[in-house]
Amino acid sequence: MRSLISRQSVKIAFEMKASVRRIFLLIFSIFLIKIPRFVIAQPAERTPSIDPLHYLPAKNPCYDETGQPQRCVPDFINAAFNLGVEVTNTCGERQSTKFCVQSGHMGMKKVCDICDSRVPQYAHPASYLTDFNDPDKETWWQSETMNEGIQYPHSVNLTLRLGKSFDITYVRLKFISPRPESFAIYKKTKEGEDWTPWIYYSASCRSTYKLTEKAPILPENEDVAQCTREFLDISPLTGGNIAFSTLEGRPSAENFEESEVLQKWVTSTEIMIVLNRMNTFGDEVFRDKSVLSSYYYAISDFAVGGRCKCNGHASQCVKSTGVGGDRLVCDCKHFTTGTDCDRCDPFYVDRPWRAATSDEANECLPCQCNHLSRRCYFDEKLYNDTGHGGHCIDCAGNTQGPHCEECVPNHWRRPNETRCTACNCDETGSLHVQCDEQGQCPCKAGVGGQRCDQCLAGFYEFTANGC
Ligand SMILES: [Ca+2]
Repeated sequence: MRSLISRQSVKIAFEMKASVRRIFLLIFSIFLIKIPRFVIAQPAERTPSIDPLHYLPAKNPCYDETGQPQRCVPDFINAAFNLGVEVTNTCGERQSTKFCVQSGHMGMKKVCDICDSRVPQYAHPASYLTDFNDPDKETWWQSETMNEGIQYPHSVNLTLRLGKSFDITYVRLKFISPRPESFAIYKKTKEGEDWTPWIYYSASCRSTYKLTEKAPILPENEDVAQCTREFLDISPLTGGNIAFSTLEGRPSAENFEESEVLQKWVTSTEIMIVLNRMNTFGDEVFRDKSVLSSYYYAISDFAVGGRCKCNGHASQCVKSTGVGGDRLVCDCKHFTTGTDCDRCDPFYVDRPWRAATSDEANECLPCQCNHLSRRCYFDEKLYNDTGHGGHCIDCAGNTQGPHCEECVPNHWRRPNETRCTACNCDETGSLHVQCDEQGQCPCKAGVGGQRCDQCLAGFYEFTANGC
């Protein structure tokens, strides 16, 4: 009897909860109809959707009309487009699973549907995160549901490898499910490095991430990830965006060119989204299967707005033809080289490498070897002393010196020649074998001739003592 009553009360409680849920849904629908700007006004909607197949290359040459070098950058693209994303969970891969939609989604006829990776029309693979985003025919990746155990502390990771460093302006996610209650974006500045947190989105910053909400970004500490509860309302139930602008709210963003900290902050080779906690109406506590199967993560578009990072020395990135094949590399100009144009060409080390700025191309300059060498190294002391750090080696034409500017011993330079000629001083007639700038050897008493190899007029007997 007692258990019957308690079961009855649970049922009543559940029905009440379900009706509360319906009221919630109704309120949210009214809210959305009444104030459509709420959805439209999100920053994500202001960022253009760009993919590499649908843009015209910008005119951004690395040299101006007069041939002068100038800063150049590759086009702004969606760096994630058509790249593979590694996900730790996808619905319908282990078995066909049922999921129910929180509200009528445009493309869905039924309230509940199945996910099955073996049946194309029921599959929601990771490739749908970065395919062409057609708003009329959306495709999306989807996780398993709470029914299969997906919820905090069990997280789902989405990892995107860009294959090369990019300067990232924003990361945008478009959700088919309600947006999560807590998730974080991490990045790697360089391959092989540890993950750096970029931002935490959470309605529970302190309990989930042990962080203060919206802790101020201080000028001396700009490369820290904030935790924010922005854009995390459960509404809209579908179609909600989240856009993380890498420089937003960072004090030095105005002086980005001077801020090495922020230049590093926006640089990324890999991005990982960690979905930690789902948004719910609180009704999952009753463990009703149809309720649990209505909670899952679903994302239709994972976009990464940015430029291939070339330090201002390339206007495009190309597929590398070298070892390893299909890698993206900068098409470097300004006598720079490296995947990111991050160093000078071997013969162009007269001054230290620098990134280009809007005022200065900072192109690499050739070593000054008087056309007598094609090899040199950067000599820091020489650079500090003279302003030209290129130290030439293997000078040809009997020359030596940092710029092949001197003759090797016992040689001299004819006017208007760069190479040096041997003095060929006669060892018997010369005081020593180094000639002067006119090629004249220093002759002993009574000895004459350019090479000191004969007695002067009126002298005789050419010996080691002179004539
Ligand atoms: Ca898609």
